[in-house]
Amino acid sequence: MTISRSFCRFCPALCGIQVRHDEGRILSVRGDPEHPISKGYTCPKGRSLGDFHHHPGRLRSPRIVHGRRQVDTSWEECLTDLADILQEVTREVGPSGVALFSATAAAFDANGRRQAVRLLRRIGSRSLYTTASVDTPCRPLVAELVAGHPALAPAIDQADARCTLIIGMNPVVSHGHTSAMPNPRGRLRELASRGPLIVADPQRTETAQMATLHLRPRPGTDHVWLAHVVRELLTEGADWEDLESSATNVDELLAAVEPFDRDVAVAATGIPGEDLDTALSAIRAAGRVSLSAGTGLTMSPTATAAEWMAWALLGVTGSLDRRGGVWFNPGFLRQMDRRAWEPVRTTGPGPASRPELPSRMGEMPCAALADEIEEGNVRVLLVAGGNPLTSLPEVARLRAVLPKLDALAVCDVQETATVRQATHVLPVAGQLERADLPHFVDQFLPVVGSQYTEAVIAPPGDARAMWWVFARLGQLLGHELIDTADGTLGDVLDEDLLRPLAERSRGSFEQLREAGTAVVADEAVHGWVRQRVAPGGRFDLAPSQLVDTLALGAPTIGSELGPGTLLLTPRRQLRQLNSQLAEEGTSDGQHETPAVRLHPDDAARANLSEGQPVVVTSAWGAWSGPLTLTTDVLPGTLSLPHGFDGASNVGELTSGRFGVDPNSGMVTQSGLAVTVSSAPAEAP
Ligand SMILES: Nc1nc2c(c(=O)[nH]1)N[C@H]1C(S)=C(S)[C@@H](COP(=O)(O)OP(=O)(O)OC[C@H]3O[C@@H](n4cnc5c(=O)[nH]c(N)nc54)[C@H](O)[C@@H]3O)O[C@H]1N2
Ligand SMILES: Nc1nc2c(c(=O)[nH]1)N[C@H]1C(S)=C(S)[C@@H](COP(=O)(O)OP(=O)(O)OC[C@H]3O[C@@H](n4cnc5c(=O)[nH]c(N)nc54)[C@H](O)[C@@H]3O)O[C@H]1N2
Ligand code: SF4
Ligand SMILES: [Mo]
Repeated sequence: MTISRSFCRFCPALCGIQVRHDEGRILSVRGDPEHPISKGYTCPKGRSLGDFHHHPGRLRSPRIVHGRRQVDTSWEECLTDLADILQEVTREVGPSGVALFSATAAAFDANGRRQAVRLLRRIGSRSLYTTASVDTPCRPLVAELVAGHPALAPAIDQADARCTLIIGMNPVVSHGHTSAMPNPRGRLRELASRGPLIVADPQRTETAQMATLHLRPRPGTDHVWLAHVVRELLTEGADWEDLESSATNVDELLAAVEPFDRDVAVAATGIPGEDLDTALSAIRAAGRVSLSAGTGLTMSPTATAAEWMAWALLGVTGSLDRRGGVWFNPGFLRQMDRRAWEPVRTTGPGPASRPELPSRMGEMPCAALADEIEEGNVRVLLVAGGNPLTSLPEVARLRAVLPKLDALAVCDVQETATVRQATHVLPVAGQLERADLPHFVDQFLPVVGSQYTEAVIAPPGDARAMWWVFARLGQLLGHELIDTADGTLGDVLDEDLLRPLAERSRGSFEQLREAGTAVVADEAVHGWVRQRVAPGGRFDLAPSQLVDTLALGAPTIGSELGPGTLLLTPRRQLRQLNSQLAEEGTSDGQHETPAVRLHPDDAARANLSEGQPVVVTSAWGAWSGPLTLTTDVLPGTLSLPHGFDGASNVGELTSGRFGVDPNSGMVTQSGLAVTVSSAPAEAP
């Protein structure tokens, strides 16, 4: 029996773990008490990594479709067949006929993700799709316009915040969005002990219950109450001297927020005026605010305006990139604070079938993927660490167009809804089966730190590292992604590819490897965005492209359903990570159900009772599952989790065609109009 130290790669908290294993089997996983960031904390998902790796649905052999069945095959046969299809498609429709969907699990596989994207670029394809465009595309858009670069995400200064604002995020369950929180309850308790902790969420979540003030806006109205607070601060108490030197377009901002007086804000948001006053005085008294917004903000139809208003509030309070306000973690590995910066505009033309939507940072919006397949523009879809059939909108339509593809090649560790539709199944190494570095995620940590891990066990059967799959496919297409002495990939180790990433970082590869746990840099990292990134050292608080997004209320997407509608809000559940662990649950024997949560008053109006099967209907589809009644849900709304396949797939309710934000390309996943009714009795 051996105990290895590693870190969990389900979510950006990246908790340090100790893995007990014997002869290639994981016996148990527990939190590493010596870990400098997570300090022994883990959640049930991390502790389930053993069962996750040894799951009966684990993929062990490449498969290729023959007729209607997938049959086991060899890597060479599988990848040669795939390469032939790629070549044919490229010849017929050009390189962008090959698309890559790089998703959640790829973000945690430094080598795998890198080689997947490199292959797509070598082929010359523009068809890169990532989960960013169904998660948070307003964030890079607004960061680019306000601060000059899309890769900037304002994060809570967990060490020094004196007044904290959390908007549409439930870190007690999610462990944070772009501000990761290992041990969230401990961290929130500490933040609340230092000053006001204001949580804005329609639902009384686990996080809202820890707040000193809970604002309950109607879904999609965060921009309104934020604009009101910005207006009041600009009218009274703003430090104009500081604003003149650190911001531009402040007069334009003032003009834009001028209509948002207290009455307007109360009427649009449903937040009692006294609560707005309390929030305003708390922020005024503190001077500076620390803020982080989650998917409750980014998934609503007004997300772009709300994200802008969040930046505006930070700008007006002098909180951007300053201690006690928000900071921008430059990443230990990418050390963005030490690079040369040019202000960039990364918005470009979108996909041919949806010219009204933008591409950003070289990525196409997922809202358009089904159209691109339907029109024959995308004919091969490579999936890296994602499950599009449980994560993309209008899933019935996506499912219907997938058979039009010449190939659907899926790199995954498990049998999933998407793997079942694949023409090529590519079994890859799971998180504890590869050496790794959190190359794209360490900048979400609450400190500047990173970690190297060795592989703890070997992958099962014929499963191989994802980087190898793309590198070998590249070779078959005539693209050498990896320099090797003799052209064979067999001798290349994970760590050979990780070493150069670590050498370009704040530390050295040897330092990271020898630490055996996270390495934390103890230096100040405030001010670099202001000094090096923001054009002229100033933030544009009212970019012209955003000014028109600020509306007095919120549009209801799908309101053609008529009266009696409720607004859908999304929520995460502790024992699943999107679709991962959703079916099997965690090792403590518990698993999440796809229940819809509803306020008892709304249930009474619809004659519904606790536990009964119900149908939720949107203008585009229907969801069914059990009903849970709770006064924690704001009347007029309901709360649904995502990540389930089958009848309880929330992707049945959303649309990739209607309610898509033309600025960001985002699908409306919060604030969608739905109705709820009792499920028809099953036929005998
Ligand atoms: N356990 C677990 N953790 C996860 C995941 C998971 O599936 N399970 N997924 C991971 C991923 S991919 C992500 S992106 C992050 C997301 O992390 P979070 O953004 O924290 O996601 P949620 O926990 O769903 O919290 C969103 C909150 O927004 C609220 N909300 C909905 N609409 C609105 C609105 O209009 N305004 C406001 N103010 N609030 C609103 C919801 O009620 C909900 O409480 O979590 C990550 N962590
Ligand atoms: N309506 C609605 N839709 C949503 C959301 C919502 O709240 N509401 N949330 C959105 C958000 S924020 C996101 S991020 C997306 C999530 O969308 P996805 O990223 O597509 O969802 P996951 O279920 O996390 O998919 C991860 C896949 O990777 C596989 N996997 C696990 N480990 C590994 C590994 O080591 N290597 C590889 N190659 N694969 C592995 C898992 O088995 C799983 O199939 O969904 C989005 N869709
Ligand atoms: S919070 Fe849970 S899922 Fe996230 S890294 Fe920690 S143990 Fe893993
Ligand atoms: Mo996400």
